[in-house]
Amino acid sequence: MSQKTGAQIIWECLLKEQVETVFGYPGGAILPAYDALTQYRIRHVLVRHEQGAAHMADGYARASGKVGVALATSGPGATNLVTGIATAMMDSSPVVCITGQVPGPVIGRDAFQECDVTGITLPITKHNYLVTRAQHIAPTIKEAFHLARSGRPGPVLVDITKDAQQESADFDWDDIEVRLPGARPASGVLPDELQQAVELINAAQKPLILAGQGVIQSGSTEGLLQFVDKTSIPVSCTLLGLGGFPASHPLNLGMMGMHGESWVNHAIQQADLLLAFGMRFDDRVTGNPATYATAAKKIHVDIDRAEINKNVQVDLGIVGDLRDTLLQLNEAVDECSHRQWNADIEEMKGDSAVRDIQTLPDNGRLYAAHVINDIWNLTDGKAMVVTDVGQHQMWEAQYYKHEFPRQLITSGGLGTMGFALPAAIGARMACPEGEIWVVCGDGGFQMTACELSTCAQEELDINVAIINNGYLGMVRQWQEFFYEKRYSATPLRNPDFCLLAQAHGLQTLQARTRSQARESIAKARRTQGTVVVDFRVEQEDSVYPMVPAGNCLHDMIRRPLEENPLVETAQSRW
Ligand SMILES: Cc1ncc(C[n+]2csc(CCOP(=O)(O)OP(=O)(O)O)c2C)c(N)n1
Repeated sequence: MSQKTGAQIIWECLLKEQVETVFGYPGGAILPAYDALTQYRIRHVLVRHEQGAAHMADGYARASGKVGVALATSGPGATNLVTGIATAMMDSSPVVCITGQVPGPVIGRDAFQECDVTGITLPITKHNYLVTRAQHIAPTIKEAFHLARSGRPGPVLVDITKDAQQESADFDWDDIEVRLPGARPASGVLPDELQQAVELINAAQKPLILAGQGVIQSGSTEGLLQFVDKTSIPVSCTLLGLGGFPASHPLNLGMMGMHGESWVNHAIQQADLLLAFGMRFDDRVTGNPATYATAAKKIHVDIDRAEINKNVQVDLGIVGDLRDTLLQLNEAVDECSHRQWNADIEEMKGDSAVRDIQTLPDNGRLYAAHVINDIWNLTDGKAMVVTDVGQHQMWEAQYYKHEFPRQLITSGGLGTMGFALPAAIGARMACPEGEIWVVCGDGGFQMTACELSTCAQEELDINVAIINNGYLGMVRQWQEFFYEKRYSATPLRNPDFCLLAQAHGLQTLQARTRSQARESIAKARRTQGTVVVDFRVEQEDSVYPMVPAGNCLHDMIRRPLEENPLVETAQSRW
């Protein structure tokens, strides 16, 4: 047993948890911890805004499956983390945030930079703690990591007073026992549940698998492949589930929901059995829940009991680790071909191919969907892609074909603009090898563009594709469709993104045509360091298909089939 300061104990704990990198920003209440950091071999990434630290920790966690760590000072430092914490919470990402707090004796006295961060983050953390004594730091941090990663993962915040960091206490990690039965993952499937599931699966004529992020987080890709090979049941992914099942698999149908493939949404509405694996039936996926897949029996497997029957009533809810459940199901289900059902779905694809922007004649202009398709082609489908939120995010989901888990990192639940660049920095730290592309809009890019400075300081190799349409594109699309083209507060007068990036010492490229786009992508790939590519795309193109919010899932707006649909549906100011 040894005596350490609270500040030292923080870093000792992180070392014991095998943390190699943390993302943070210093300030008065966390200064003892920053001072102690000089004694430890942990890489600290100095962000430019604490929101960036939380997204980086989140991106690190999503890319690696390990816990990401963010650090901030009290008051404004801690509140700047809030958007990132809420983002991690909505997408079940394991993150531990450590914040400094004013000294215990002045808590509640409006001390300088005091704010009740545990109160503020109560609804957006899996759990949070205020620590006022050095001796409580190690048990709390051990518990925080356990909570963040076990069961349904999520963010945990540990707020530590300055005096707790300064005083000394004994540190003995191995003696600390985490006693949290509630955080333990649920056990395997009960025998009668398994039997019911098998009966439903064996009896189904038109079954469909809905694969969510749980497939990726539980490491179930292999098990799902075996299940599909045995049963021939087609798979559709949620946005966060993309990559959980290889896009190249003949039974992978693509994404479901608001901007999902039309045949998928039709198939869901016609299905007689839905197997929902690690997904949560959110409104972007179901459309109007009253009219959602009414013909289908539903089986829902999820690690979180609270998800069962939350949004959609199911016939069978199985609470547990998807990996174990699939192991058991794979043994028990019958082999099947579902030839007719799969042929029906193939037929539904025909009409979509006619409307697909990739199959339309080239009219000489640059479209976002083409840019993304070209990034996919030129990277051989092997890059990790981190997207922001908006039209480009949906085009990425449609036109980058994700082959492997953790290949796509995106803010699904909260839909946080400004997520992409910092999350990519986190992902880069987690995965030093391999290619990373940021795909972001001109609006969202500006929300955290200050982190270009972090890219430069850390000398990171990241390609940043700004899909520049001069609008808050997705909102403009809603205004076009539902507000008679009243473009209220959506046109953007942007800075010159190339000059901005050059000011950070970064390399830049610009593309206004398809051939320039291809050249730029190829050049960015050959260039070391962070490269920012400004793609000047069609300004008023829309994402199709679209299920208007609250509509039935099969009631989609499709790309119109006029004589020249691209010109009809897009205009340019460039
Ligand atoms: C922090 C935040 N504020 C507002 C929104 C609402 N919103 C969703 S998409 C969008 C437009 C995004 O525009 P841009 O980043 O240019 O991407 P595009 O849609 O043009 O691809 C907005 C404002 C949001 N998701 N996040």
